[in-house]
Order: sequence, then C-alpha cells, then structure tokens
Amino acid sequence: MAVEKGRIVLVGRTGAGKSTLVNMLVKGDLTLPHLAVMGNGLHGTTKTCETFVGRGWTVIDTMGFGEPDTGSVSNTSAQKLVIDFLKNVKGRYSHIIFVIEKGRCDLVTEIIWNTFRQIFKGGEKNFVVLYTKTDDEWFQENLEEIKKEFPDCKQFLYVDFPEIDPELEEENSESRMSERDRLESELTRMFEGSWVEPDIFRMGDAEIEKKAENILEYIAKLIKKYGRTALQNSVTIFVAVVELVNIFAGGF
Ligand SMILES: Nc1nc2c(ncn2[C@@H]2O[C@H](COP(=O)(O)OP(=O)(O)OP(=O)(O)O)[C@@H](O)[C@H]2O)c(=O)[nH]1
Ligand SMILES: [Mg+2]
Repeated sequence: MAVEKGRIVLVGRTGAGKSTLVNMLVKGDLTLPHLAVMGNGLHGTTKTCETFVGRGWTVIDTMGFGEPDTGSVSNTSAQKLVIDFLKNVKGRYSHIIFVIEKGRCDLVTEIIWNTFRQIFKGGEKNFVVLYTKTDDEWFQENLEEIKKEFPDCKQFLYVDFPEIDPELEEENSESRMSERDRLESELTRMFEGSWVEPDIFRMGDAEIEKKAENILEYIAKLIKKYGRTALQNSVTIFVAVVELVNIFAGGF
C-alpha cells in the first residue's frame, strides 16, 4: 500500500480543473478511462461529491459552482443541496484547496471564494489557492496581486495539466508528469503532518442544517451587495441565485 500523502478536498468554479487534478493525483495520468469524468469547462460536469483514493492520496472532488442550473429550485431543495454538500465535505483534511482557472478572478469567483471560506471555517491554516492552466512565468508575475485577492490564504500553487491531444502527446505527457511530481512535492512540503478539522467536522445534523441556512443567507447577502452585475453572468452558486435572493433577501 502507498504511504499516505494526504486527504484533500477540491472546491471551485465549473471547469476550473478539479476532476483533472483528481485524475493526476489519484490515477497519476490522464489516460483513458478517467477516474473522475472531465468536462469541456462550459457546463457543470461533476454533479455530486465523490471520494477517490489512490497513489497515497484521498481526494474529494465536488461539483463546480457558478454555472446556471436549468429550472428553478425551491426553498427546501436549496436547503437540501447545501446540507448534502456540507455532509459530504465534512472531514479532516491535509489540504483544503480552492481551484481557480488563470484569469478567471471576477465577481463570481469572489462570491464562490467567500462561500468556500464559510464552509471550511476553522480550517484556514490548510487553505490553498491553486491556479490551473498556467505556468511559472505567469504565476510569479501575478503572485503579489493574487496574495491581495486572497488575504486570508497563505499558500498558493499553480499547475498545467493539458488534456490529451494525440498530436502533442509526446511533449505533453512528459510535462504533465513533471508537473504532477512538482505539485505533489509542494503539497507534501506544505502541511506535513498538520491536518485540520474545520468546524463542520464536529457538527451533528442539527448544526449542519443551521450552518446550511447561514450559508444560504450569506450568499444571498453577497449577491444583494454586488447587485445585478453578478446576475448577468447567470450566476448560480449552489442554486439559482434569483431564487436565493427571493427566499432570503426579499428580492432586489
Ligand atoms: N490546459 C489545461 N487544461 C486544463 C487544466 N485543467 C483542466 N483543464 C481542462 O479544463 C476542462 C475542465 O476540466 P475539469 O477537470 O472537468 O473541470 P472541473 O473543475 O472538474 O469541472 P466541473 O466538474 O464542471 O466542476 C477540461 O477540458 C480539462 O481538460 C490545466 O491545468 N491545463
Ligand atoms: Mg469535475
């Protein structure tokens, strides 16, 4: 059995590259069949939280936030969605990772980041912001700016795991492997042996339900603060935002 390297939860916007990270860490490459289904980045691909174990890692993949769902969501199903999510991500972690695609730092990302902070309150010490689809040059150039965007996070990483393209595979497969090894050694170096238990870890069902309610209220408040511009991107965090605003904040 492989030595235990860590237990990671991945959260972020649709298409950020969470399931790609699962495949690289748990399976080790992007050859078919994938362990975690990867999408085209436009619509939510991963629909539920799922745990993958392999190569020493345990990784919890979650559904992407931020793209619209079809249909409307009732008050009870909004609650249920968040309650289920919290129950699924409730755990002890070596790394709590916010996955973000390079250049996608906008209002929607900000709302999702703030929601992430609420969900994993108490686990801040092991927060990591991980940029995907980028390289060292971009990362170094933007690091100061990035640190300002995420003031309560102390650890930042980047990776580039391009999907399989038969014409570029000779070069890409090698660079993917070295990216994977670099990522793994940085992850290992970061929080060796220091795991965290976010507040939700100890919560029973009743407390989780209360927390879900608080999170929905919090999101509704943020949306209200940011106003309609956020909505123009058809924002959905957990559920249709319009619904949320109506449910908790009495509309615009
Ligand atoms: N070039 C490049 N492409 C990437 C990288 N990570 C992911 N992609 C591509 O981005 C798209 C979306 O990747 P996924 O891993 O499915 O993203 P996700 O975050 O799991 O998306 P949801 O399940 O919808 O939340 C796919 O086409 C991936 O091949 C990366 O580091 N570099
Ligand atoms: Mg996914």
